[in-house]
Amino acid sequence: MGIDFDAVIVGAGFSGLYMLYQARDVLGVSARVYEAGDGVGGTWYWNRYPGARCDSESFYYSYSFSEELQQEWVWSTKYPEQPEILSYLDHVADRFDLRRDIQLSTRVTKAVFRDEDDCWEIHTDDGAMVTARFFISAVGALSAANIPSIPGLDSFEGDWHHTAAWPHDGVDFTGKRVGLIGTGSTGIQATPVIARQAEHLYVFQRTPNYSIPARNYPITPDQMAEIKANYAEIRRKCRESYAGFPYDITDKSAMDVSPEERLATYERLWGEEGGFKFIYGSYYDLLFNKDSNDTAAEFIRGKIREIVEDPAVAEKLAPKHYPYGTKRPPVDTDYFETFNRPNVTLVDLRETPIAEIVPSGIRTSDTTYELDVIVFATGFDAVTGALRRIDIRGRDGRTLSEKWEEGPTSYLGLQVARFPNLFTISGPGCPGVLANMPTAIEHHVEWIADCIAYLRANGFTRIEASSDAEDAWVEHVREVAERTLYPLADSWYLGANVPGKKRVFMPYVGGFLPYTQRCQKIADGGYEGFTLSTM
Ligand code: FAD
Ligand code: N01
Repeated sequence: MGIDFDAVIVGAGFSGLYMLYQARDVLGVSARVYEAGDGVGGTWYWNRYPGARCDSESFYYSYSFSEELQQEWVWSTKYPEQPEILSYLDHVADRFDLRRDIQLSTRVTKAVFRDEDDCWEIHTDDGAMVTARFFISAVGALSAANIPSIPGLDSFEGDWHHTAAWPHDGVDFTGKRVGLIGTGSTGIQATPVIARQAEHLYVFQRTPNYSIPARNYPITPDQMAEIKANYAEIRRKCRESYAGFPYDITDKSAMDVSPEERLATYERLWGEEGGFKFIYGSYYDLLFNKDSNDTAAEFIRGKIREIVEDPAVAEKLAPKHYPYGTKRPPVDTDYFETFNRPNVTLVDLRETPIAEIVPSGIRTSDTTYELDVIVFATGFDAVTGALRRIDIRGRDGRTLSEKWEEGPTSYLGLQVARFPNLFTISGPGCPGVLANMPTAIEHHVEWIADCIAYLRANGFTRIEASSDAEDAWVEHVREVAERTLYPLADSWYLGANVPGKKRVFMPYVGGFLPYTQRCQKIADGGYEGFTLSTM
């Protein structure tokens, strides 16, 4: 039986585009990408909601693999909006002539490993089936939208949208009463923008969030030139960091300094710098030591109380039940200020939970909010959701979904035992989703490409993570997470946002650099923990 492609890649976001480039143009193997959307860009194709932008700074929220690319592209601001990031990814697709090997508007529905000839049969929603030696998931850790099953949604007579499936021609909120559910990064970005347009905005909050001001600014030509001159150093810092950001981390604990010094640091990071520097550029132990964390959490609560004029609203917006940073910390522009507007109402769902959606709006335990539009900023079935939505069957016929019923397993976040020749970019058990993701994605893609090159050079047709290596890695991921404060929050890292999802801390928090060093050592040692074989 012939094989159609050396590699089939699912998804055409940051991961899939680079994987295609590596497979086709660096390794020289045949490759095909399937993408459900009718354009490339992944996250940046789907998330077109008002206010959508990145919260990693543009100049490193980008690819580093091509010097020409990073020298020619000009970013407008520190945190550009969605259309600019999408046009960057469109440019990448054109520049590297990737489109001819990408089939858009095609969803992979099923993939079955064929034991007899070490290949995958891959089925798509147009009824076609192709075979490939390697099946590479670039489906995105944050791509499977989570629409909560609130009773009555079908009866709603207005419009409703999930932020990750936003209409391409936008939504006009002028003169509309809008209900927005969810106060994660998405809800926090969308709230100020929708509030400026809507007649009235009701923000339905289940859990308040520690958001840090973005302090966005236009990047001047001089600043861009300086960035370009320093790119090698910026990228090195990203690769050699804890989380893929090029910040200088101090070795100071928040408890090692005087309260005055600590306050000055937090004021500077809040007031001048903004964004992720607050967590990654302040004290090294905010995510490990509760006392240190309390100092940052209390500082942020203080800021919320200063900004929000109504003390009762400020108290509802001030997070108290989980440590700062243990849910991915949002970055905002005027989020807390927006609650001073007369046309914005905060609805605290802990006090008055949603009972149902009715034809005219949302009914909570104490009143009905009359609405024209509902916005679901309710996040994603993160990390495993998009993979579990494909019927993936390994060598014993068991599905990946069945295997992960009790929580996801993997070796290095890259492979799953009993699923040979399946690679997962940003899978469970890797540091990707905690990091500046392009840095992590480039690492994964390059590791996978090197691995395929090694297999081909040595005549192997199959690679599979051993169950022992997988068990040991899962245990290591768990044990490292237990040493941090992360498990103290009901976050999507834990799957806590999706009812019924097994609570397992999914990202690897042992640090990006130690992780990549370990991956390299394993590869250098002939892929220790994997079984390599020939048909
Ligand atoms: P995605 O971009 O999610 O692409 C996956 C693609 O796979 C999608 O296009 C999807 O349609 C396709 N797909 C999935 N299943 C199938 C299937 N069965 N068949 C065919 N196609 C399929 N990270 C950061 O580090 N910094 C940021 O500032 C940042 N900002 C973000 C802002 C938003 C609004 C969101 C939602 C996420 C953000 N992220 C950020 C995370 C972001 O997801 C990653 O940075 C990155 O874009 C992921 O790229 P990816 O290619 O791995 O996945
Ligand atoms: O999703 P989330 P997101 N009833 O899961 C609430 C990246 N990103 O789309 O906290 C009522 O964080 C839920 O409440 P709770 C980034 O990695 C980056 O905002 O579970 N509420 C929460 O408030 C981010 O972390 C940017 O109690 C319900 C919200 O919905 C990740 O994507 C921008 C509910 C979901 O928050 C996900 O962010 C956007 C229900 N039934 C996204 N179900 C940048 O800025 C859920 N909620 C770069």
